[in-house]
Amino acid sequence: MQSLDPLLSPARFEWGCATSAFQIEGASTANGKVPSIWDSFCAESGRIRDGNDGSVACDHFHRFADDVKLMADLGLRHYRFSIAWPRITRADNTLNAAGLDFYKRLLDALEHHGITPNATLFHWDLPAHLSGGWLNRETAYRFADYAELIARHLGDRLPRVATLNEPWCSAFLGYDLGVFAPGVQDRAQSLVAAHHLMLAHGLGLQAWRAVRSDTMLGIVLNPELCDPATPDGGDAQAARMAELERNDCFLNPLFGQEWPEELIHQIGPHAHVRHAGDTAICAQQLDFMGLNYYTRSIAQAPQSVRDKERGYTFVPPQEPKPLTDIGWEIYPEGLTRVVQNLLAQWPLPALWITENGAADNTEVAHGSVDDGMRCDYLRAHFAEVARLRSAGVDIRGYYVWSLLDNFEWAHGYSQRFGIVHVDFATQKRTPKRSALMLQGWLRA
Ligand code: IFM
Repeated sequence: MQSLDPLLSPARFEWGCATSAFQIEGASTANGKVPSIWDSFCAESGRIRDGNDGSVACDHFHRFADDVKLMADLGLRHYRFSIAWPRITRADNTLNAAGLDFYKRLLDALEHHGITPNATLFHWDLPAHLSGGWLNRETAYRFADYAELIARHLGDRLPRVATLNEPWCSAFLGYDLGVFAPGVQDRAQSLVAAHHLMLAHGLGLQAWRAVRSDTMLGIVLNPELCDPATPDGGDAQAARMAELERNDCFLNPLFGQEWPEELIHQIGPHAHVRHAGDTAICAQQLDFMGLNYYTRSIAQAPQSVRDKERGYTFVPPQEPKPLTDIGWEIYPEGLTRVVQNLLAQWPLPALWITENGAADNTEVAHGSVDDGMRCDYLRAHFAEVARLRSAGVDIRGYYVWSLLDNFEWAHGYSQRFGIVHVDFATQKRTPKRSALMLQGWLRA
């Protein structure tokens, strides 16, 4: 794709970039911000590559004005960011006005540059003082209180709001694999967390709508496309189990459907956490859904005891395939396939691709960053979005992940997803070739 497909013309399609609070803001104790579970997790030895943390990150808390100007210079007119819950509320769950002020100033800067905000309320940085985290039903009610606070104090400036980003990661990476905060490894508990996250989503939407009715409200998911390693029946069943965990676990409640039997079996002794009436709470009206897509997975019949609990083992592609620097297969057609799979099963609302991008760790050479792999990756995925739109799928926008190189969770700063390079020693920003490619298209 040498120029933008007319179906993706900025006149009729939303182009933006995405970030999240913990990954870029830094200033982890500024203005009374309380610790999040990610601050605590980073402080545990061996959790994060090179012992990194989010205390400084991209220092966006102090540099947001320049970062917003950079976005505007690149021609990006839409910005997806997350609000840090631990910046907004104190340990007694009351409003921290000084923390809120940061987002007011950020929104002022966006408005000044004509950039439309698109906020996510929860991108994994749960306040650490919420006892029991997502295993505690009360956390879902505290999320609703937080959603209500944001609706009251910022709601008039936020046209579109998502409750949660990728609840699968919070639940299964956080409570089953244990590679994300809080680092628990218990299959049944990960399903408890998943249920409470979806309950939080439903209660959050109710709380927001009780304050304002003019916001477009939704959720951001990272649905799975899982292919079986071989045509063998065991591998096909494994691929199905992976998709149930990643897709049905979240999409069924959103559309008022119960979990499949397999998931109810896996939650086992904790089944009582799913109260009668919870599914109805989860199934609030959705004005939009954000989909994050990076790669596909390949499954075979479970190999280890832990994998037997899950029902699958992930394996690398059978033949050598192009990979991004984080080791994820480059598989653009998966974007089209996963969207079509979901549309065949659930009555999805209007869609936005809220994240897509590649870890390409090319460094600065002679003042520029020639991230050719990322450019190819992005072009191939834009072509899939155009394909979906030409097939009549209601996809209204695309947000590249990410504006800046940032804190890539357990990988620390070792994986660079930004279209703008960040020198973490000096905080110098250098737009990469991918950013300039986008700029050329968006400004044309
Ligand atoms: O960096 C993350 C982001 O926080 C959520 N979606 C996937 C990205 C890349 O791993």
